[in-house]
Amino acid sequence: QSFFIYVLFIFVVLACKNKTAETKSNSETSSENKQKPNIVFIYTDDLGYGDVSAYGATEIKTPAIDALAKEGILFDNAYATAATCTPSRYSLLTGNYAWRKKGTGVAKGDEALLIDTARTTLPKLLQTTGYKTGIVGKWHLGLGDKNGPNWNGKISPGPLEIGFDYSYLIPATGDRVPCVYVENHYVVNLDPNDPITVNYKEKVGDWPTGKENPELLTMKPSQGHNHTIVNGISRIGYMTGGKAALWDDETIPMELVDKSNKFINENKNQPFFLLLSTHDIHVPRVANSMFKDKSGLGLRGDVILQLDWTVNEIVKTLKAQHLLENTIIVFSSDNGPVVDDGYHDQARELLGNHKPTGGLRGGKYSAYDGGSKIPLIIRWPDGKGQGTVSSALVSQVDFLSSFAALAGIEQVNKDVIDSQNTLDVFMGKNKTGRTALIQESFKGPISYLEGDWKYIEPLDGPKLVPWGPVIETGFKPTPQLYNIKKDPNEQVNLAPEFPEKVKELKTKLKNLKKD
Ligand code: NG6
Ligand code: CA
Repeated sequence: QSFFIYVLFIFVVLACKNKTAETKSNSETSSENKQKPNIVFIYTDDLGYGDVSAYGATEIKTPAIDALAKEGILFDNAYATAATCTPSRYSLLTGNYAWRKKGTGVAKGDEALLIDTARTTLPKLLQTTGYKTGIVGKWHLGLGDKNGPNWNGKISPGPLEIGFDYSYLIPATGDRVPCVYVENHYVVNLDPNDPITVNYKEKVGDWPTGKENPELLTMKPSQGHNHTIVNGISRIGYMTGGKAALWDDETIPMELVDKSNKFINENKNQPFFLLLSTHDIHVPRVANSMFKDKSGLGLRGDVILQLDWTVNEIVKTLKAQHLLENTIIVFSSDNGPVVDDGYHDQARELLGNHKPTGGLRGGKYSAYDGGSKIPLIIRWPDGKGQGTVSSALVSQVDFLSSFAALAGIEQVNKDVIDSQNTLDVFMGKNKTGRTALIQESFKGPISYLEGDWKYIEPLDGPKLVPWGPVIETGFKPTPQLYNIKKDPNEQVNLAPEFPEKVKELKTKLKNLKKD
């Protein structure tokens, strides 16, 4: 009998051991499965609602971007917070509308950092939950302390002080000096014997300018952009020195893809957030020989193909690293499109039947929807919602709270005023989205969009963007009210007919501005 009990005892011990082993391996797998998803956010520049074939463009094909839509969710009612770059990016990173902070319209090329380092930011939140965070590409949010960036020394504060572990930047825009990359705190390839001088008020050094030596230009400016010539293109602002550090315009996309790939490869063993902020399709539009003359729409079309190539390269990298099934890919734009943004690159002449805004009124800079209604595609790792379209009202300001929630943060700090957790909307589970949002135009009126209605506050100013891109600004000394559902191109001003509605929306906007 004791032998029997002994055997039973051994049996129980073995069974328990097995059970523990089983539980362990289960929990190991589940913790592996539960590794937080990576986020690759491809933030394009000036790409319009109608610029890619997934959004109905017929004159150009963007197969890589379209593939994201086929495998993900295409949002056809999505907004950047503003019609220019700096405020939209400010909102994306801080979760607040940028008009709450002065000086966030379009940052100068030597602007000081516009984001307070004490602020909550999207990368900071992700960092605290174990993400490695990186930004590659256009920054345009200022660098350095109140004196601006020290190009010849340590450039700080910047992205590394607001939550990024790695940065490789075009400091402002491609059309602003200095035309150099900044990696983490330093200008890349800077020869200390050839220091950089930048001035936004007057000429420095003896490099030719577009104004004095137009015969040296490979691309002529149509507006402004006639200061220092770098690589045959005159820019905004004057610079001299730093010759070895100058970027090559034709290989900017390749450089940004290369640095993105490195970041992905180096961080593949833990969750990462990569903000790939492309130079395309901003001016100056320079197409690599792979894409030059390939679109039939001139340089503006060629750089759309170049952008599509960028997307394809990133997806290829994720696939090769077996990361595609644990990575969220977001594709969007910082503001609406512009055809002539200051260079004679034949964008207008060769536009043909292509409609950058997809028919929306206005464009970049504008208070009308062409200014800030943008393409937004999200490919989720599990492939759920493949190829669906969501017409939910969404705003880029909500990525902060939504991705924070995804990473396990339920409550963000009170300095985040505007960002809402709309994760269920971004995931396609909720088809309604926000009840309202605010749009900021460039130096112009602010709009309030709620349900079927859009109210544009009265403000006097020029009807067209004054420096020539032929875009309606939205300025009007009296209120504007549009039924955005019935009249998405904002043609019929209903303000005189519905004074009560105007009053209601005006009050709501006023109250939100006070927050
Ligand atoms: C404008 C520039 C334009 C572009 C824009 C910023 C002129 C005439 N126009 O001032 O070319 O650089 O600023 O664009 O200089 S954004 O997408 O970064 O907001
Ligand atoms: Ca832009």
